Amino acid sequence: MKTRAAVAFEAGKPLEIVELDLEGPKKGEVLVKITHTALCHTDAFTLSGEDPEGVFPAVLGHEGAGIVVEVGEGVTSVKPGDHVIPLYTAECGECLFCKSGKTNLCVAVRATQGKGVMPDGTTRFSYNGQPVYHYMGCSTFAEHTVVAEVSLAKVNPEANPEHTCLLGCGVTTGIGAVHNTAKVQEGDSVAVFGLGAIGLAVIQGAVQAKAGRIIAIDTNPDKFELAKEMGATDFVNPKDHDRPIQEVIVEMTGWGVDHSFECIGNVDVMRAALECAHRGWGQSVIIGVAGAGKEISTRPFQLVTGRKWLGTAFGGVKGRTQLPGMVEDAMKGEIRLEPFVTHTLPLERINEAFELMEKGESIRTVIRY
Ligand code: NAD
Ligand code: AHE
Ligand code: ZN
Repeated sequence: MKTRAAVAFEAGKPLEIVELDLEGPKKGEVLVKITHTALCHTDAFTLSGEDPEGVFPAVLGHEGAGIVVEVGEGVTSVKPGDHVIPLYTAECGECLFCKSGKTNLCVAVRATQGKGVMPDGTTRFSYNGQPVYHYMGCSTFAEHTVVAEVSLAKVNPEANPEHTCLLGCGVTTGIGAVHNTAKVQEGDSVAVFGLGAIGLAVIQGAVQAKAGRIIAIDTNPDKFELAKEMGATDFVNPKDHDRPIQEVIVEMTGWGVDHSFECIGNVDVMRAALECAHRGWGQSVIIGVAGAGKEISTRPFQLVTGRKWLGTAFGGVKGRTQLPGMVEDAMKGEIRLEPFVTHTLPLERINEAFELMEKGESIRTVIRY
């Protein structure tokens, strides 16, 4: 079949809207009509050329919602008409990682996913007879996409996909990081570096956990209003200070915070986030994705004196098991999604959505097909 898609033909270039050829689903695969997708900073990161796994040309996008059109041989967990959210962290339930009970990092399709191909090593998308690569196992910047069965969460068809698409990455990651990775407890203090969708979702998770002080940090003061609305209690702009921001946070709190979260992808901020954690027990969760070749560093003394450095992918959430419940929570208003959607645009204007993100003017732009 033909499908309309925004294709990243080259790193650093705007996407182009073209009609692609799309092969039907093979064994263990599913054809999905994407109804809505948002843009996450990771899409911009890969498009920039900084992602070691970035391959071009590709159909980017990994924060979507859609409806099953057709299933391939052997697919049993979804059928045509089911409402689904594509998962960049699959859940097969059978691999070493799924069975461990210790992680959400399923490996069933991860190796091929990182190369931009389906599990059989080929692509379903092509343009003028040449392969166009998949992205993060999702490729939601196309009106139709093919994904592995293990990469689909089946969700309540009554849910609003314009909002629930955000559970495909940003909001789930931030909330999950609080509950699954940091395990924030009532009264704990929290510092959140970066107030995009991920940081705001961390704040929402911290409020759910009944955290005490929630310190919101961003170099763009326009982000503070929504952070306050989400429940942050203190606001810090590093540009207002002429000393390391970790010193400012430690001074504000006495000995530092119980938990900090880096939601930017900046290795210097990752260091600051670790070093503002409480002596003896404070921990810092890396969520941001840093570019190729970047490394983190700190004095080992920071760890010797009891701080812990952690990281999280998709907030530690097992997509097929847990995402349907998070969609229900959103329908009950227990997870707020609507405030994240600052813009909606048609696919043809997706490059404007990237510009809004780069200028810091959007939290999430949702693309409606
Ligand atoms: P975003 O661009 O919307 O938000 C980033 C925020 O950081 C912006 O508000 C920006 O003003 C702020 N910022 C930039 N530099 C700063 C600095 N030096 N100090 C303080 N604030 C600063 O991005 P997003 O979509 O919220 O994503 C955030 C990060 O999380 C990205 O790196 C993304 O790739 C990553 N991410 C990781 C996962 C995961 O599973 N680990 C999931 C989703 C996104
Ligand atoms: N491809 C990059 C790493 C990118 C990365 O860290 N991705 C996060 C999700 S970002 C979502 O917006 C992640 O979940 N990583 C774990 C995984 O399995 O991909 C690189 O450095 O090669
Ligand atoms: Zn993302």
